[in-house]
Amino acid sequence: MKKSFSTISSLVLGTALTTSVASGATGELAKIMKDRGLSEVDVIRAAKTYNPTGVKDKYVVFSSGGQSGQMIVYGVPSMRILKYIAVFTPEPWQGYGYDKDSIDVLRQGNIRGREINWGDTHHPALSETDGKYDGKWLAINDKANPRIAIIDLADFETKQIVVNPVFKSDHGGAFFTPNSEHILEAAQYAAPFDNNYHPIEEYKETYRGGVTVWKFDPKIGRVVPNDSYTIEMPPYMQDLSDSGKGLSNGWGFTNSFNSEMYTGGIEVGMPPNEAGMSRNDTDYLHVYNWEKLYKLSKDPKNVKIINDHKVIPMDVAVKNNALFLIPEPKSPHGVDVDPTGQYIVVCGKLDTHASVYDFKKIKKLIDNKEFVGKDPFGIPILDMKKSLHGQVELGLGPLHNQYSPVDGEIYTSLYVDSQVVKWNFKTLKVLDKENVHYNIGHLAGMEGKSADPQGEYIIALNKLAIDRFQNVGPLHPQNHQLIDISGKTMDLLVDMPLPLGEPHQAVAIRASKLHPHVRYEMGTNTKTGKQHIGKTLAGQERIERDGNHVKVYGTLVRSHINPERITVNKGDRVTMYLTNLERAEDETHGFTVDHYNLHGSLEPGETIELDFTADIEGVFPYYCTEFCSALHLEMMGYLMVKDPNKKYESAQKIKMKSMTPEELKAEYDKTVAVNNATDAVIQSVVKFLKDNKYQDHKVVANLVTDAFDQYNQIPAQKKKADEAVKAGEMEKAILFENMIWQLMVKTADVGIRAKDALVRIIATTQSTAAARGEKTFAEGGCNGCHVIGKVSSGPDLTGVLQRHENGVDWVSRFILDPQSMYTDPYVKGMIDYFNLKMPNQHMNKEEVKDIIEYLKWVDENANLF
Ligand code: K7E
Ligand code: CUA
Repeated sequence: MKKSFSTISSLVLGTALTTSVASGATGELAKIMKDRGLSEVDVIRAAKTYNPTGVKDKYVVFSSGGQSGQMIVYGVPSMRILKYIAVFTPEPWQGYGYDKDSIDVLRQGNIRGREINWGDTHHPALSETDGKYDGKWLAINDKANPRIAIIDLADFETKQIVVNPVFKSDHGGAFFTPNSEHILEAAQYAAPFDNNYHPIEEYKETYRGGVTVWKFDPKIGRVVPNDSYTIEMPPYMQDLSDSGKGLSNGWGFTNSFNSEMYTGGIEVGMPPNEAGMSRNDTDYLHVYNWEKLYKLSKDPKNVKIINDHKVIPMDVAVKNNALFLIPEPKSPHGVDVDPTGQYIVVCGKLDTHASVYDFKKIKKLIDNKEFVGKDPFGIPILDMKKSLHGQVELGLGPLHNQYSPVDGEIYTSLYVDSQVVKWNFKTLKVLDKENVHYNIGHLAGMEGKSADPQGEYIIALNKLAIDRFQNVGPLHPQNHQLIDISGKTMDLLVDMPLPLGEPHQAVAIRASKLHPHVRYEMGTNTKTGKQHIGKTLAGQERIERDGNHVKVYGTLVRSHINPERITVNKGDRVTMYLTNLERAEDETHGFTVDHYNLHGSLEPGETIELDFTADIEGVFPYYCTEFCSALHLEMMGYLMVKDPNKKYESAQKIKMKSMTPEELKAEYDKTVAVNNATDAVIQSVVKFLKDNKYQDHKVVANLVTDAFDQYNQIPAQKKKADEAVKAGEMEKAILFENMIWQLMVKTADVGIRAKDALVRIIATTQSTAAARGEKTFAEGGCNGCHVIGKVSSGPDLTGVLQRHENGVDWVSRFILDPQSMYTDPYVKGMIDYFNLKMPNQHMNKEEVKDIIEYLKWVDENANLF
């Protein structure tokens, strides 16, 4: 069944050669292919994953970041990384763990009072409505410190961390139930539920496994701990889980290993855990009715309270017909419910088979109370054969499964064989295998575990990369491989190195389902979604002192921080509330105070809090850490910390020559004149925008709003400048006029972008030739000298076709062979005027034709430039 590489390539190559791309590879494409040693198949695969600039991906993947305690967001099919989401680990860029409100989120994850600053993330989960991804919330578990975190997909920020009150590790989480009312989290290594010491000899009596059923409120996107409960389970090591859906809605399924309850002891001469824990031929699939148990958990009679948390004991679950076991091939790993909820596929790991359980059969056995026995804890056991739809031999080390929209089609990872196998869980037939590199763990389909799988791609999440990438030292990158599954056979398209941690599992969602915002309402505390207590608007900036506590209410907007000087005493507690006043998309300001281990990222409209003790004396610059504007370097100020117990001698001031009143007046006049001229430019742009009804076009209207955000700040500055003139403070007046110029430049910058955007919208449509011509015009370097609508270092080309008799011929000749026309009197005049000669750009006739078409389009729209 295993295909060798040469078979695969000749197969695909065979198809490729018959297509036009292969035979059409001429000219530059053929040259690039030759230079880079690319085959036609390579080029086709590249074309399947390439996104031209500005083009976005169809799917967004949320991958666990493994030991980084973070999540990784990337696009499919381009496999471009978009973001790391800080979850269990501080992340400086986003200020996560460096400003007060995010520290509060991180500290929700303290365990028994201890700060934990990392996580071992395994399984991300997307919230669901009717079993389909709804693009609202994201959850992920931490295996090492049993916790679940909730991320809001409106801004991709972590909002909540909940600690499992009874487990000591987890693995089978996070899994949303089909309407996101609950999140399942199964334990991994059995341990006592309480926090006391219990000798290992009392393993069977005092160590426990279980599944926690967290209540989730999908409206506000928060776990509700006091409405959550844990189902006590035997100290078999519970592993992966899945929530039922459709036919099996209300039920949960959890694998296990070590039903032997082996406890090791190499040091006392016992065989190691790995031998003892895999002795039996079968372990147990746990089947439980979480919906029924949730109702039962409301009655105190049914629960034990451990660490302030409700635990339903095994006997209560059994008595209420809500907990069962079914044998499964030993030490399995993945358990994956199909889109209808009828079939549950369990992978063998140590067995070459996948086992397909049928929930209808399971339900019948349960309803008929037809059991083959009980486990040592009294849990009824269902007959394996009678629960199974069937088993299929897939290969070595089957681990995890994903579904496609094709009825019965399933994809399974084979860890030992390093393959993805495509098969049909209804007909139990193997259909195709694809080699991956190497030792695949999970695999991610497009919405492949939801009730609405999309097919198209499978991503192999490989455990080893070995030789796939540039050697960067003994610790290798992780390797995600994108596989095209749209054809009859699978085709591996591209590798993506991941440099963060082991990404156990990833979930993919259609990008069209995500609607994150680009700015916050002014003064938002993004961690709570509410107005921040420190919200500060322009004009409200202040420094308040209350004993030893200094509170700074500051703002940031291009390109200044207000206030710019803060003086405190050594030992003062300093609380800084900072608000980013921007409304413009992507105008984030970062903020740090040097030497104080603080950092905040302020997205437009966000308010943050930095809280620290000014415990070291000195002068500490603070500044904006995002290159936000041309005057970003100037976006700074000083925190000055003085020791109240010290006497400071003042330094001798150096005498510097100052300007005469006449010189000051001259500089002031010059500054005002420049401002008036700049304003005239702005007014002409404004007139154009108004004449052409900019407000009818949302993209343009947004830019104009941004421009006016800047422009409207001018009157206040003008008033200050005029007052300074009146008071005879010319130096101050000049500085305020300079500030006006800064605001004008920012206005003009956005205003001209708005104008360009509007021109594009209202101009006549370009023919394909004209569009090609514009590209050639830019890429051929013409626009280095010729700016349409303006005289630059060459003449304006608007109307050039009319300026000359037989304009088209004249211009074509001039582009193709400029030297031959240097003596033409008109050209000679131009050469003298610009002191430059039109160079030969070595364009071919086709390119010149296209440029002419472009120039015709320019003339058609001459009034717009
Ligand atoms: Cu790495 Cu799902 Cu934790 Cu399998 S898990 S491989
Ligand atoms: Cu704000 Cu740089």
